[in-house]
Amino acid sequence: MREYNFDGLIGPTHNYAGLSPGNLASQTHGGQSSQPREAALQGLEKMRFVAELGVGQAVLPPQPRPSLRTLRTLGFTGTDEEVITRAARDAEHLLRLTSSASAMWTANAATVAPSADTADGRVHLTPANLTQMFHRAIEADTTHAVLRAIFADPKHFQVHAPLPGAAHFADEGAANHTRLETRGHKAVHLLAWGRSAWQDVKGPQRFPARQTLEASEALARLHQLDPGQVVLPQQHPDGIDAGAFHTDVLAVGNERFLMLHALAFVDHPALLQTLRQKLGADFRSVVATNDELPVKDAVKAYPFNSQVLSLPDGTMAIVAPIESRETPHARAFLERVVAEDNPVKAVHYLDVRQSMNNGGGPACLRQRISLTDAERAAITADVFYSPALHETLAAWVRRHYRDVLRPDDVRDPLLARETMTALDELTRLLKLGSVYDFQQ
Ligand code: SUG
Repeated sequence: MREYNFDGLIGPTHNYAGLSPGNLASQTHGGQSSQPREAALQGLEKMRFVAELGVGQAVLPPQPRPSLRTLRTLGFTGTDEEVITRAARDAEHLLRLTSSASAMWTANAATVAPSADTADGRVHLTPANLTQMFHRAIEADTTHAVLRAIFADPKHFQVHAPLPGAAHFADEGAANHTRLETRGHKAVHLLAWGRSAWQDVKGPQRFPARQTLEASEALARLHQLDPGQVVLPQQHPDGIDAGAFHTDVLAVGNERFLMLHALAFVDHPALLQTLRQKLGADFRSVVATNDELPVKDAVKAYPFNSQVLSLPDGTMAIVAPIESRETPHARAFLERVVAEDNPVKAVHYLDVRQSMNNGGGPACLRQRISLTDAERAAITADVFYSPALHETLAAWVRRHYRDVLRPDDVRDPLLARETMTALDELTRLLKLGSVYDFQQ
């Protein structure tokens, strides 16, 4: 089994609209101009870097934005151009909500369980319904279509429908999921949540908790995981109130290693005790206390929103955002991680600032999917990274993306046309078939 990081290709409408309460970067940068071309190229450079470390890398496509389908559902009629002009005139906020390139954060696209852990021996994938935020909820249908197109072979893959809507099963995907494993022990799935729809649990006071316990429980059932291997920790309400809207803002794990902030989970000592019982003596964890790394710095610099990657030589490397190098407490923490007795031997800092400004670091930009050789061979879409695919995609970005997008540019009907032209071409480049509604 090999892990592939499926990165979201950053879409042509990448912009800063301040859409996510509780996500401080989104709030801070709302209204600023963005650089879609630079954003997409930064994302491609991260893919190159990870692939050159010897780690599996693949790509997921952006979604059509503005979402004309959504605007039509909301009563805007006429040609595509008229729909946009009318939305711009009568309900501009709806145009902003339907223009986000937020599908780039593919950690939120789905939750995935590898075939080694599921009762029927298939890979299970559930697209996240993302019901908590409207601009993200509109991703689920297209994500479902894309995953069905890529993971099409029912012998190897089961792509479930997103969990049913409404707040009860609010699901934010793998941003709240961590799979841990040590030699000789069965893998453990941490499926975290921020609130319960049914039970009386104290949640955050200031910012919304996105994932429900009920959604996490449903994912464990759907994916046919052994209940004894599932742990359902609560995200710490104080962490959410400090801006950690997803678990992966304050914790990241890989195989036998977990690093976390003290405000990532409620009662983290008990959680670590449970993990040690299930995973044995090889399990390693590093906790940052609030004194060592104030949660404010952790949320600003995103050291936990790193990719922890298993390298071919048996060690692990951390791919962190450049903001973590610039923030002394975050940097000192990561240096401590490398110095301690655990598998992490290096930390690399990458520039994904365009995404970071909307609250998405390296870990947000990728969905981890572990595949056997047979499973990989069953995928016919051209989504696996190669230097040649990199060149193709970089040229595609340079051909179609704007340099700068000012907030008002989403009012321009030409932007929607450009996006559709670009995405139509992309589905042919990636051999995806017709996955978008405008192609039906
Ligand atoms: O859902 N930002 C995303 C960031 C998602 C980060 N993902 C993980 N932590 N895995 C969100 O809040 C901002 C869009 C805007 O404001 O324009 C946004 O949607």
